[in-house]
Order: sequence, then C-alpha cells, then structure tokens
Amino acid sequence: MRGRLFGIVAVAGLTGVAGFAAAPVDLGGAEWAQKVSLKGDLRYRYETRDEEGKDLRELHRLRARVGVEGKVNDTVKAGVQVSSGSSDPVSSNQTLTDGFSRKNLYIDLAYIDWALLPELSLVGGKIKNPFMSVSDLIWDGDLNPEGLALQARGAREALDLSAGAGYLWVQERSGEDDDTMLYAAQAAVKYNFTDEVYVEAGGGYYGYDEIEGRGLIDFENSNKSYGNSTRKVVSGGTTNVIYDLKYNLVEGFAELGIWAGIPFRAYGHYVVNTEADENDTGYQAGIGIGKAKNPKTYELNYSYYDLEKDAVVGAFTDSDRHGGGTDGRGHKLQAKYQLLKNLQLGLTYFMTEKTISDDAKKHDYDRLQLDLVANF
Ligand SMILES: [Ca+2]
Ligand SMILES: [Ca+2]
Repeated sequence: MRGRLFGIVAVAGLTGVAGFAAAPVDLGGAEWAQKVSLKGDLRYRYETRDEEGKDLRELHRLRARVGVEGKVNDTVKAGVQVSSGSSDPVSSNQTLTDGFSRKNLYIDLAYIDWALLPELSLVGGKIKNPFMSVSDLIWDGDLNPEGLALQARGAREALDLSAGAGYLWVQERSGEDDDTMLYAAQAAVKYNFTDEVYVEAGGGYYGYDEIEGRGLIDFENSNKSYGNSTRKVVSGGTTNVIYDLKYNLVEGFAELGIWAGIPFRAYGHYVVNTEADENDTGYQAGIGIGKAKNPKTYELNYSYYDLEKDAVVGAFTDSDRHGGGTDGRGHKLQAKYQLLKNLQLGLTYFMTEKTISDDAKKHDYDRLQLDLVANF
C-alpha cells in the first residue's frame, strides 16, 4: 500500500515536472514582481497627553499604511498608498474607539514620477513632500502635498547638490485668482569631507498665494487656525473666521554628520515669515546618535524648538508637540530600539509649552508616546 502510494506520488511528480518542462506556462509573476513593489507599515501606539488645566488623556492608536509603486516604463513610476486615519493632512492615526466599528481608509499618496533627465524628475499628484528637511519645524512628516514638483539631484566630486520647486494646490475656489496656492523653491548642498564627515546646508522659500483674508485651512471645519492669527468677518447673518496675515516663509538649515562606529548628527533649522511683524520666527536644534535599523541597534534623539504663532502655516506643521500647530516651544526626547528584523520599539516624550504668545494663557503640555512599529 505504502509502495503503491509512493509510486502514484512519484508518477504524479514526474508528470508534473515533465508537463512543466514541455509546456511552460508563464504567468508573468517574475516580471510583475520586478515592476511592482508593495510595502506597508503598522504602528501600535500608547499615548498620554498631560495638558495643564485638563484631565490626563490616555489612548491607544493605530497607523496602517499600504503602498504600491509600479514601474510604468524606463523613466516613469506611478504609486498609490492608502492609510488609516481621517482626512487630517498631518496625521494618519486612528484612535481605538467607537465600539469596535470598522475604520476608514484614505488616499495617502497617488502620484506619477517622471525622470525627465537622469538628474531631474517631475512629480505630480498627491505626492511625498518634495522638500528635504533636517527637522519637522515647518512640515509634519505625515504631510503629502498636492500638485506638481520638480526635483533635481546631482553629485560633483565631494559635493551632493539637490534642488526642488513646487507648484502646489492648497485650496481650489471658483473665482479668478481665488485659489490658495503654495509656490516653493529650495536648494541644498552637502559637502563630504571624508566618508565619515559631511556638512549639509540649504535654504528655501515658501510663498502662499491668497491665504490672508481667506477661510481657515481646517479639515475639521471647526474654525481651528492651529495657532495662527485670525480675524472675524460678518456677512449677513454669518460670522466667518479668516487668516489675518500673509505667509511667505524663508528657511535656512544646516546639518553636520559624523560616523564614528555609529552615526552622529547635529542640526539647526530656522524659519521666518517675512509677512508678519511679530511672532514671526521659528527654530529647532537637535542632536541624534545611532540608527535603529538592524536587530538590537538603537538611536537617541533630542531637540528643542520654539515656533512662534505666525512663523509658519499651523495646519501643516508637526501634529504632536504641544498638541500640534504653531505657538509653542519645548523639548522632544526620543529613543528607538530595533527589537527584531522589521520590528521597532520607540519612546517619545514631549515636554512643551503651549500658547506662548500670550503670557496669561501660556500653559504646559506634555505628551508621551510608546510605539511598536512593524514594516513589511
Ligand atoms: Ca503627524
Ligand atoms: Ca479655481
């Protein structure tokens, strides 16, 4: 019986092999895998928010992202990514709540990336932030702007050069010249002294067109200005809250990197809104040691920031420190440890002050985040 069964299996196996060899069926799997890459990550977060004058808040949150990028031809790529969260442009967190209800998915990225030249790309759609950043002073890391961007990158001996320009749609409206646009340009140069030491420095300009006097950029529709100055206009029976100022930002940044068995970096970032007369500047300075990448590796980061009320557009800056937006200052301490392959543990603590433009309303805001992040 046993021999017979073995015989049947052996014959079936041989026929299978013979059949495969005689009539190869190409499902295109290998070719497809070369053209399309799929990746995702999932973060489970425990968070506490301790804001002076309010009850301590404790919550668990998820962030799930899945993205696919395909090679369209030799010079064009296209990608789509979906994420958890809400329509919030600066967060894809989903709080665990609402009676185990099913949660929404959103379009997080949808772009075409066309290499016009080996060193020049045109990217269009809902795109990854095209501007390099040594810190999250101006842009939240989750922000994926919309429109068109040019990105140039090149290397000349010890120099790495990068430049970008953006034509970005913030708010489309029906009237002529009524759209809120963001026109931006940035350039940076990195000088590699040796393989172990580099210095990078750069600057950028971000000009918002049609923002002063316009309705607030607020996905929640709750007249939130995320720290920025506002004024009210009454027309008929309704009162609208609008931006009181223009935002034309100039930034400068520099970073020093040293490899001494483990990586070390120190950076500074400065921004000024040239259209505001007061509360118009922001800066952030920080250091980092190590890199949590391979199992049992770690990194430590520390930074201090001071972001005045009208230094940047509050809706797009970091959503975590002092509860998000502008008009805050404080410390950020972070430790990351790579537990296993593709599985990382993170601990972040913000010790900040909120509403710093008004001494009577200024108060403490502390936030703790314990993260478990899986990449696949
Ligand atoms: Ca965020
Ligand atoms: Ca329009």
